[in-house]
Amino acid sequence: MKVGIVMGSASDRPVMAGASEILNDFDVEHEVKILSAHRTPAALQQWVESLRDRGFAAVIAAAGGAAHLAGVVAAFTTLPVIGVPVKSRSLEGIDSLLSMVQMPSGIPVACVAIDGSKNAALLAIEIMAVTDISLRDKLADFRAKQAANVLAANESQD
Ligand code: RP5
Repeated sequence: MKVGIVMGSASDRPVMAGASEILNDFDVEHEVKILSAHRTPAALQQWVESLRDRGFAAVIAAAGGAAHLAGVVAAFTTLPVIGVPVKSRSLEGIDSLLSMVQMPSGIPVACVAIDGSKNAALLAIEIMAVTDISLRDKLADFRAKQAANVLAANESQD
């Protein structure tokens, strides 16, 4: 199973590097595309409609400003769609968050925090781990290491 990552602009790349990093850490194959709901709607539709037959389990869609990308992706597929609202230049990402999170009933988008690309990847992995035991084990290891790191921070305090 694979994860699709789509972002509205090349300017979203630095934020979305966090998602690729997590997916690489879990050895999850993923395909990254720059496609826009507004600037390249036909190419976006074509890509999204190809995903299920090509073995994708979930899509992460990141956009900033009038962030309609995740909602439009969700309109074209019944694969789970996870939206990442990207921090925008003018409104600090509040515009992105509100554009993405208020989806109409019937077309869901699971929206993470502003610039929350790592959690988007982890949520995609958790979805795949429902049926993939090796991913389930890797998630357990990830959580255990995370907890150990937090507790270790207490030891290194002056
Ligand atoms: C959105 O507009 C993109 O997702 C990006 O976050 C924002 C700004 O895009 P650029 O003007 O930098 O291409 O579509």
